[in-house]
Amino acid sequence: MRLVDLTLHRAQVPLVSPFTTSFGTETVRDVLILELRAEVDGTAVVGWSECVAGSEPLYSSEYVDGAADVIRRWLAPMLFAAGELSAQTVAGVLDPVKGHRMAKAALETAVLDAQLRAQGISFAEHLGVTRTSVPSGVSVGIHDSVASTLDAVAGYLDQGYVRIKLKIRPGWDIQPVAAVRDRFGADIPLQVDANAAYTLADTAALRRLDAFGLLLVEQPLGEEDLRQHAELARRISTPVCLDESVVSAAAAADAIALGACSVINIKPGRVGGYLEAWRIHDLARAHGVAVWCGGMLETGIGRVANAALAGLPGFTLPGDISGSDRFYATDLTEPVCMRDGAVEVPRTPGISREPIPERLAQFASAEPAVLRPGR
Ligand code: OSB
Ligand code: MG
Repeated sequence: MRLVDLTLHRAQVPLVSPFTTSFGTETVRDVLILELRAEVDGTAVVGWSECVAGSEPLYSSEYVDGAADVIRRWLAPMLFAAGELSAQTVAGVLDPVKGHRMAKAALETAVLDAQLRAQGISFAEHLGVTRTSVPSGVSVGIHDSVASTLDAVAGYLDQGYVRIKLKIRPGWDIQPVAAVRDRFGADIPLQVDANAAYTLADTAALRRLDAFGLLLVEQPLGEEDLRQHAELARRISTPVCLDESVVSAAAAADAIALGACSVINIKPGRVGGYLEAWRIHDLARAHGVAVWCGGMLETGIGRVANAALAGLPGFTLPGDISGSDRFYATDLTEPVCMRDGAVEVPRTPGISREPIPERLAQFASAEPAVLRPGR
């Protein structure tokens, strides 16, 4: 395909309730959306994607203004200059720029969306996914009180979510976990996510979680602490899962070889795109390492792409693939629905769900910026 132009849209989409993690609280999703126009064999085609970078560089070094800037100054010009392009060649074209994986992922996804729409096939079909739906887990932020946490969990269980993930941080770990086990029993699938808030010096606190039969503890230590995760994994019995540390298939290979994790949370944005995410799935599966699909508060644009990816056979644990209404009263797209504990694997051509124009306008926080070749 040949790129015609790329429009950067920005929107502020309010969250239904504040979402607190060990690194901060979000009340609104400040989202960068890409609309790519291209030509395939003389036919005009459009591709959409959203960038998962947060508004602040607290989950990783990336943040949404930085992603928009590197796309505008560096990445989009490189793609425009590349001539004939496909989703499979995007990563190679952008490789000279170090890092910026969320920005690169957004570009590759927009190209892939356009490519698949031109071919008339869904991302699920492209992947060879045969499952028709994927199990739906929910990520529960840090609340002000145990009572409020229990209310939230009760609500999600009532709605049918099949797995609960509690966000934890030092001082907010045993208490909510023990309370959830006490109230809802030993059988509900339960896991925790620390977002890198602990150190090896906290081993004793983390070992206390062993008593609660958790599916896993996600990213207890720092992003770069692979060796220390391996040490922690030897000291506790709860399976260690990595999120932030797995920035690429190479990092996943290192983590597996070191014994730093027995489970991986795959987030396409974090690893540079859905094609790298697919490679990590294949690698983990070959090594008998379970994977599940994480989320980054995606709107419907990216949420449906995650649901398709999670249909691959190595995704043996429920992902953070909740319905739109978990985070948004009004999504940018037709809502993604969670029914009977599952989200449907989309079968429409492309990888992304296109935003509803009126919603994009309603939530817009800046004028759309159109980037063209040679500028
Ligand atoms: O660590 O998984 C995380 C949201 C933003 C940034 C990091 C994380 C999360 C979540 C929410 O846990 C997952 C979701 O989108 O459902
Ligand atoms: Mg996480």
